[in-house]
Amino acid sequence: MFNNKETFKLVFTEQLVSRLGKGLEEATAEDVYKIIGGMIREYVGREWADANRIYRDTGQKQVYYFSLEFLIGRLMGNNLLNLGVLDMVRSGLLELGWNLNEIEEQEPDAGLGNGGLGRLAACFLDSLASLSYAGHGCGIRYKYGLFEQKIIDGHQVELPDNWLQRGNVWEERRADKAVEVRFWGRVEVDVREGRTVFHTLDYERVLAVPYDVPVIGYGEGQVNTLRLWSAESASDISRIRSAHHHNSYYKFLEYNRSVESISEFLYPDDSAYEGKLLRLKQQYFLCSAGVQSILRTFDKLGKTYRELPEHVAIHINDTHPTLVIPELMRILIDDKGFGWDEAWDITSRTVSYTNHTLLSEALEKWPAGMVRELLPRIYMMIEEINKRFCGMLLERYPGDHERISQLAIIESDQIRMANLAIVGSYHVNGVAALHTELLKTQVMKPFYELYPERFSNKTNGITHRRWLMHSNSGLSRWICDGIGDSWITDPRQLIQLKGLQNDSAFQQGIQRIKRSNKERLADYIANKQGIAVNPDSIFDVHVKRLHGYKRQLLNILRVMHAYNEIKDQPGKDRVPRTVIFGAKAAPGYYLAKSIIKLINVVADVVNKDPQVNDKLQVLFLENYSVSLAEKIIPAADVSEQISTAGKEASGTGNMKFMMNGALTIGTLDGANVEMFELLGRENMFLFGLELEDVLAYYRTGAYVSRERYEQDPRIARVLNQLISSGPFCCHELEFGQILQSLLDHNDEFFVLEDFASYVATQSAIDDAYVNQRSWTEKSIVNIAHSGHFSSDNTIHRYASDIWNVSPVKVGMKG
Ligand code: HBZ
Repeated sequence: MFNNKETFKLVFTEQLVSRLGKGLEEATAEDVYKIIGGMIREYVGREWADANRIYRDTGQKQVYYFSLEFLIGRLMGNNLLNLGVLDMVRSGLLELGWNLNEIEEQEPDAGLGNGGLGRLAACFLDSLASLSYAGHGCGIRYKYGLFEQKIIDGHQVELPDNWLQRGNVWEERRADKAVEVRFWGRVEVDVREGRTVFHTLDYERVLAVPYDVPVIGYGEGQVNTLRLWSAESASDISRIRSAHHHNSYYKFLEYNRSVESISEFLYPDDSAYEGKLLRLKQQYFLCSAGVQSILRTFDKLGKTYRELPEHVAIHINDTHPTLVIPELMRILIDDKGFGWDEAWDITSRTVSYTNHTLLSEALEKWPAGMVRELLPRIYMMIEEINKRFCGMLLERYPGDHERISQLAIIESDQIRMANLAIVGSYHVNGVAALHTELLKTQVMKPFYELYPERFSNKTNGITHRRWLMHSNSGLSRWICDGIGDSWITDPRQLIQLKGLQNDSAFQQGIQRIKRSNKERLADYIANKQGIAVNPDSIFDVHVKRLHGYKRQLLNILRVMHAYNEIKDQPGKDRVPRTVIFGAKAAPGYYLAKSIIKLINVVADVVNKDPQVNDKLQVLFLENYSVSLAEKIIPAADVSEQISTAGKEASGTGNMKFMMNGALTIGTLDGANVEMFELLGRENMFLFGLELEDVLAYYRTGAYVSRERYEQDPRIARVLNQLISSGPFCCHELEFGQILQSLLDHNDEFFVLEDFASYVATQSAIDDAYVNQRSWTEKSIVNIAHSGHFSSDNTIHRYASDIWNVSPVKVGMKG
């Protein structure tokens, strides 16, 4: 059906009739989207089934990537691209009177993630399939994804993201593959013939029903599966938990409600540990359903469980799915009859773990009592793991109680999930070189001393298929014109662009493409916000979750300062700037929400001031999401990566901007460090404290933020403007707490400390931008080195160093 344009048009028109009973002239854009989605599903159906058959026949090792988040965004455009039929479909639809871009807009974003961690999982799925690895996603089919953000009177307002409302063309409900997940209850011990057997009684049953989404690899890649679990009530009312075990209709409704709530919404918190019972239920629900389904598939191979680690790798995306460890132990011991040591050997050779944060508030801990009640048998497993682990530690570090208490899994009635994850897995990785060093030398030091061979770095990556080929097709074609297309299957070949950095014809093409992407974004902004932005200005972009350490506050303070400068010297020449923000704040994170308000207040003042708005404009783009990122990033000149050194584990937005030719202003943090090593000082704008400086301040306590306020009149002026009756007035209550965080709470993220060097570096950017030739040269060097950060490279390293898997179809890829 996608063999050539004429066949495509024919099949498409036929399906409109047969599936929707509509002729071409009656079809809506949404109809077109649904028909094409259905055609893609049908087209890959055989290959999808083949992938499962090959597995059954060969028993080849499968990777299962467990994550509470998969921020996959829209799939249609990417699927067409990966199938190699995007241009053909675009042209065929055009002949039928449809613009593919408009059709793509019909698809709701699958926003099943908060930020970087969820998006990384999505990039990994794309790379796994495109490189022909048998690697699948295992997640939750949240009914509501990350909230939809509205800005009302400058404030963030959260609306439910009802992404499934109009159906989901990609998913396949597999009722036959449903499994049962058990909560609550009590454990009974039964000693029979010298063997202890554990039974859980009076538990509540929940049905986990999988919805499978095909993950379509590029070119000769394969079709893998993203399996998303949905919670449903077990229909057999007579077997639900005894508390509900009476014929009360209302009790049944209550049970129904509580079950459905398990997969109802994604926790919108990417910063702190969420201590909610429901979150724990979600975690166990995913782990239990996922492990059961893996084992059921494994059973069909006819192998023994001792061979499990040779056939299955389970990878956990941060600690959120750590309960796979005790769950696998439970099944091996209680259901399969293994003894502890053997079960432990199998489990800890199957599971591996990625850490994504050093922030102590994000390190998960669960109250022991809560786990004991909700998951009694799982709690027993964790207790036993802890007991044996501490026993081993006592032998190894006799008398070193401090060390042992740091390492223990259960401490002060709290279960530390990171400790459990490290102890129960064979490999732990950080997500950038600096982050991994910090894990080894600070946060997880005693673990690194205990198991040095377990730790490694795997710097994050992004898929160039979505973030370059699909979102910036103009640039993608121009690169092919310049260096051929080998980079498409081997993105490291982008390095050949270095040979063209001085080529003026090539440079002009790069400028033309950037300009046209900026116009496209300007159109979007004009439509959405009614503001006309100047495409000749520097598009300076800061998009990511809103968090203190990501320092959107530093950015908006320097914008206020720039405004003051322009007002002081209205006649002075300035390179025009458009500063663009996009960010969602966790709904309960009040300081972050007042920073959003501040950005919007400043934007309003700046954009309405005729003395200023031809030199400076500020925009806050509502509802930052994957599909919006795809519009913004190709249009950026400057990429803001300005976290406090030591706080951003890696960052992946930094890589996307680089791949699209933006120049970075950044601190030496996360993967910025590796970018800097590749690019050198002339191709990246560094500023601010380095990790050593931050650590020294922590050690000495010598930082006093108020001194910066007293010494630097520019800082004093903007901070006073937060609460004075000046241009940005009058929001004292709200902005007062921002001021407090900077002065009374001693500026946890060193915003004031880095202000001066940030402002100076921004002004160096203005100077550099004036020389378009050299700017474009830097831009080309950035694109050239960006192949290093392709998630294909990252996945190859996970595959060889952690999972020990090879591509399924060896030799078929270019
Ligand atoms: O993971 C991010 C890191 O902040 C970023 O530096 C890194 O590049 C990225 C991929 O490795 N971490 C997150 O996005 N974390 C979360 O989204 C999160 C979600 C739920 C939580 C805690 C953190 O309970």
